[in-house]
Amino acid sequence: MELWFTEQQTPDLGFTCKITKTIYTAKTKYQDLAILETKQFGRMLVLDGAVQTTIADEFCYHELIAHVPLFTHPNPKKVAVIGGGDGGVIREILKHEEVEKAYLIEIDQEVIEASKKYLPEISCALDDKRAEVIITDGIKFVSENKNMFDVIIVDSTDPVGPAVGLFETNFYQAVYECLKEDGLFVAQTESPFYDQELIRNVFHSIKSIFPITRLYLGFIPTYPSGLWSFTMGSKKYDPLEVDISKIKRIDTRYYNPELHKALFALPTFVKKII
Ligand code: AG3
Repeated sequence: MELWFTEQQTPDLGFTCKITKTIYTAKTKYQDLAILETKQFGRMLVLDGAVQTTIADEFCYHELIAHVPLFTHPNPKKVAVIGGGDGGVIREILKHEEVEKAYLIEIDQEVIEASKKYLPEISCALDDKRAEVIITDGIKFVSENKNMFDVIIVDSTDPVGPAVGLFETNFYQAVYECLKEDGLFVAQTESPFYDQELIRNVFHSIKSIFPITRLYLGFIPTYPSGLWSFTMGSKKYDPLEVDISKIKRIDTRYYNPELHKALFALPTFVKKII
């Protein structure tokens, strides 16, 4: 018998892949969690029916959300990830030698535990001595800590369920205050094909708080439409003014210095969104 998993990406569209095994399922305090073995993409983490990451394409997302901000800030020492319980962003952050400490602020401990057990290629850096895991609500955490980080990376789920508050103006204001005086942050901001209103709202909300606001794009095969957006808010450093000849070569499969600024060149229909 063939088994297929479908994410209903829109009310009228599904993304379906063949699975060879259901590795693990759980109803956590916050969401439904599944680890599936797929034929096409290898192991896959699914939360509330939405694909979060797969072994085959996780590098696209994790490298883009981590290296663009970290190579925009000239000396990122203290970095925080809000969400991102699979650990993929932490793994990328720790490729930067100047980072002294990377904090993972995750609300759902079960995502971390399942990822450690079933997705070791992604979660491998969580036990590094420069990584520290804090299980708490990201909104509460940023509101309670001021002037603390050089870079904050918001690796959330879609803006439904536990992540809704991570797309709101109050949260971006708290992120602003949680950053040092020259800090910057990046958030994953969904598909420019399907989520135009969300992207517009988020962009303008960040722009009302941060002096520099920039949108960039990447290709993530397993996410809705494949085309994905990230929005950066920065107090001082502009990603478009980075001297790319000074970017250190690190071991990556998607990100490279030539792409750093090119990622911010937007197709006309995306320019029109913001
Ligand atoms: N966080 C963003 C996942 C969004 C995917 N949306 C969807 N499939 N509808 C990914 C977490 C990876 N560390």
